[in-house]
This record gives sequence, structure tokens and C-alpha cells, in this order.
Amino acid sequence: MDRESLISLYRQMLLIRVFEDRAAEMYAKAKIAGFLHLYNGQEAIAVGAVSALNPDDEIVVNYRDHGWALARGCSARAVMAELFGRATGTTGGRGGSMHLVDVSRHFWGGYAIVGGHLPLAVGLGVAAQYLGTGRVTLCSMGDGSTNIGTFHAAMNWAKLWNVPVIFVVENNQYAMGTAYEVHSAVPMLTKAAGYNMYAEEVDGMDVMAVREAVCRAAERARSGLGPSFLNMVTYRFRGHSMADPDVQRSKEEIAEWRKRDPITRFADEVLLKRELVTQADLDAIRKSVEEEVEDAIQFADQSPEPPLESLYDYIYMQPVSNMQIGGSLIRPPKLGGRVAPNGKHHVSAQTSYA
Ligand SMILES: Cc1ncc(C[n+]2csc(CCOP(=O)(O)OP(=O)(O)O)c2C)c(N)n1
Ligand SMILES: [Mg+2]
Repeated sequence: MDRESLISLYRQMLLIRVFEDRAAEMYAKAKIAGFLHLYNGQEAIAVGAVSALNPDDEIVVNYRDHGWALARGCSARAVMAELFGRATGTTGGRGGSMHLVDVSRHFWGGYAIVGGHLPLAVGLGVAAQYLGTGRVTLCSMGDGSTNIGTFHAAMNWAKLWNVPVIFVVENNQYAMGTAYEVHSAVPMLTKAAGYNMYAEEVDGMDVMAVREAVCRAAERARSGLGPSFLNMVTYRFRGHSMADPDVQRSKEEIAEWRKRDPITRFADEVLLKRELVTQADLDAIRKSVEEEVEDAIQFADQSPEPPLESLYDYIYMQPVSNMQIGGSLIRPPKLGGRVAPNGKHHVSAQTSYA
């Protein structure tokens, strides 16, 4: 990679870090509602992986999705506005933190149900195979999701049909507060071996190692060798979500992993060591990142909420007429056939109810 591309990896990781640290502040100020799962510590995975893919390769991830959206090129403004629930957000303010989506960037989200997106990733892969697009699908998940039924269904189908999909386990070694050794009956790579799937263990705190592993897996998929399974060992520096007091992990363990911070490590071991940048360059990058995030906050704060009358827009199912809830008759409003923010989807045809 050339100097500019390496600096870009650094800037992206730093953008995610600063963005989320500020998002945590906004959460504390009640500017952001619902859950907020931060990616602190795991930035090298999204940034390294996205850098190894083509812009039209498909990406589908779990709810810890801010880093993925930013690495995929969604603007800090659109992502922050989505966290604020504003109409200018990636999903028009309707998804929030866990449902960042930008189909124009082949970024399919953002799924809150643990393991729920894994069969969807295989479906995207089968579509690419069927249509002959040559696209690869990357599906990231947490270590905890490898215990759920949909994981095994997805792994089986992907291997059986030789689907061009890359399963990336962001193994931060905890599913909420439950440690990996306690929640998984077998070591992670044994799960891939169960499906005779190509697998690698990767240092998830090293952006270059992540990039190289995803490059290898993408090349295998594109040349018809089928799915890969990458166990990326990482750690999240904060609790499971902003609502988690994080009492199950010891302070010593967290401090030990913080020494392997992927951002400072990349700066020290690659950028500074190879004299690609000076400390003054790094300071200037930080300043520009902080300004970008501050601008995103102002933008989000000044953006309108979605109008109340749009409450039923983008609902794919037609409401049942004359529905009884708690003895009251519910009359769904007339649906408006609006186009989604990305311009791609339409709700079902206008329906009127007597
Ligand atoms: C089917 C389902 N069961 C339980 C939950 C509640 N839940 C949310 S996150 C989570 C832990 C998942 O851990 P992991 O897959 O390791 O991802 P991480 O949060 O570490 O990124 C659980 C159990 C859920 N969202 N969906
Ligand atoms: Mg986990």
C-alpha cells in the first residue's frame, strides 16, 4: 500500500474512535435514545476488511455497526444524524444505532437479532453466484453469535453450495458479560472445521493483518473456492453497550488489552516507524477528525425529526384493517407510497381503509 492509503487507514480508525467517544457523550446528554453499542478497540477489523474489498462487494453486520458504516464511506453527518433519530440519517432516523444501512454502498446493515443476518449474507452470496456478478459478501458477527442455530444453518449452506461469502468473527471474547470460554463448547476454529471450511485465526488488533486475511479470503471466493471463516481476535474497550456497567471483566484485563490499541499500534509500528508521518502530521489528522465529528454533531442536532405523519412510511406489510387492540378499534391511516432515502425501495401501493 502507498503512503496515502496507509494514512487513510489510520484516519478512518481514528474517525471511528473519536466519533464514538463523542457519541457516548451525546448518549449521556440524552441526545441519543435506545441502545448504543460502541466499537472501541475493534476499529482495525472494519477498516482493514473494507479496505480489502471492492466497493460493490456486499457487507452485512450485527448491531455494533457504526465503524462499518463509517469505513464503508457513510458520512459522519449521516451516521450521527441516524443515532440522533433525525430525518437526515442513513435510515431516515427510523433505524437508529443498530440499523445503519446504505444500500447504494452495498452496506446492508446493521441487525439487532444475534445471528439473524447470517442467512441473509448467504442469500446475498447465492444471488451473486446466480447472477454471476463476481461480488463477494462479507458477513461480520460476534463470537456469541456462533452458538446460535442460524450460524450453523448459514455455515452449512455456504459450504454446501460453495457460496462466495467471508464469515468474519469479531471475537472480542465476550457475549455481553459472558466470556468466550464459558459460552462456547469448542474453540472457534473447530466450528469451521465442522463444516470443512477454510479458516484462519487473525490478529484483530492489527489492521494490516485483517486486510491481508480478507484479501486472501476474497480472492478465494472470487476464484470459485467458496466460503472462508476468519476468527479475528479482538477486544472491546468499553462495556457491551452504554447501558452495561461492565462489572464482569477485570480492570487488569481491560488495561492489558488497551496496550494493544489498534490505532496507536498502527501509528507507532507502521506510520512513525517507517517515517511515513511525523508526530505533527498525526496531530493534524486528529484535529481534522475532531472537526469532522463536531460538524456531524451540529448537523445532527440541527436536523429535523421525521414528521409524525410519516410514521407508517416504509412499512412493507399492509396493516390489517379494523384491528382490535385492548378493546379499541384501530384504524390504520392511509399509506403514502413514499420512496426510501436511498431512492431504491417503495412501500406497497397506496391502500385506503374504510
Ligand atoms: C437472538 C438474540 N438473543 C439474544 C439477544 C440479546 N443480545 C444482544 S447482544 C448479545 C451478545 C452477543 O455477543 P456477540 O455475538 O459476541 O457480539 P458482541 O456484542 O460481542 O459484538 C445478546 C445475547 C439478541 N439480540 N438476539
Ligand atoms: Mg463478542
